[in-house]
Amino acid sequence: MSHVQDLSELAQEARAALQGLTAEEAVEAFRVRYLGRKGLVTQRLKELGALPEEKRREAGRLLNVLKQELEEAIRKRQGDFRQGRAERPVSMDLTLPGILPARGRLHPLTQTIRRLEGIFISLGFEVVSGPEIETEYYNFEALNIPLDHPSREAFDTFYLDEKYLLRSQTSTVQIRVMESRKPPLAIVAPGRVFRPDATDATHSFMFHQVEGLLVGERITFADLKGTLELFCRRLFGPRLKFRFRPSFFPFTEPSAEVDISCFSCRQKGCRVCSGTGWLEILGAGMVDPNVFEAVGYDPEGVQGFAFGVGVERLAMLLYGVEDIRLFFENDLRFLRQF
Ligand code: 2NL
Repeated sequence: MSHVQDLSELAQEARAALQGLTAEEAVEAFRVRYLGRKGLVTQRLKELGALPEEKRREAGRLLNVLKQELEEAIRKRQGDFRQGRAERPVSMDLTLPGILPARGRLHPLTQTIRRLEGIFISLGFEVVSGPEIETEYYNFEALNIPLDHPSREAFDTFYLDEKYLLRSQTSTVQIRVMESRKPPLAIVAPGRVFRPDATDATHSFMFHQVEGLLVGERITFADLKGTLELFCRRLFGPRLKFRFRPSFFPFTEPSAEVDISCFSCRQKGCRVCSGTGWLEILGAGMVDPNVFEAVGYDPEGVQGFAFGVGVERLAMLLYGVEDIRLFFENDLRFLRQF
């Protein structure tokens, strides 16, 4: 094969390859293949010196013409891509429906917390938060929980070391707020709490609580009752029945637990209410004077009520979820339903 013929084949091949350049990276690959330091054209130019005089002249002319042609084409192509108007072979069906961007949503527990917050905000409460790692003082002492109380045992509290523990209720936040402000105040503290319970369908070592606290002058049990009744009706509907049962908490006196009539069976007795017709949903009471004492409030001058709800339990009732573990497994088949 003569050198000239060889060159015209190279030119043909290069021109054909030029047609197939549909992506910017392909243009660069093309440049390297033909004009790069070891490119096909570059190589030939280097070999010119070895040719006899008259062949060298002709080959040199052809090569330089080809080189200029390719350089020009590359520049044009690069310009096309940069301005986004390259002629790409288009194969798309414009009648196809569009691809919807995946849309996220809030976790059902977050939705539940937001709903609770919304109700209390509408009543004038303020949402507050605080640390999950706490000291015995905030988790127990300030809350009038005695040193020998069973909840202080290592099997009921996650101790991190001598000094710190994971809070087992969000009352810790309310103590901190009371320490830093004067009454009156009305706050709700949503957040994670931790208890080393064995996991089953209704227990988790980490769950969420919303605790509320209202402190002021001449606050009575009637205020507590009215507030919680309104809360329950907003959450579960206007027709439910509602009862207060006497109970005990170290931080409140008197204390009560709040039940609502089972909405699942209308009190005929079912699995949801374990046949009792009632659902236990809140713990509450009047703040114990010892708690006020601990934060430097005058127990003779102010009164207050407080309450606590388990968020998982509420969400399970509201959404009909039968296993608490579903909230923590991050299984999209579950989460997408909310
Ligand atoms: C329950 C019971 C309750 C409180 C929480 C509280 C906080 C302060 C002072 C007094 Cl700072 N009380 N919190 C009171 C009564 C009950 O929670 O069963 N929670 C799931």
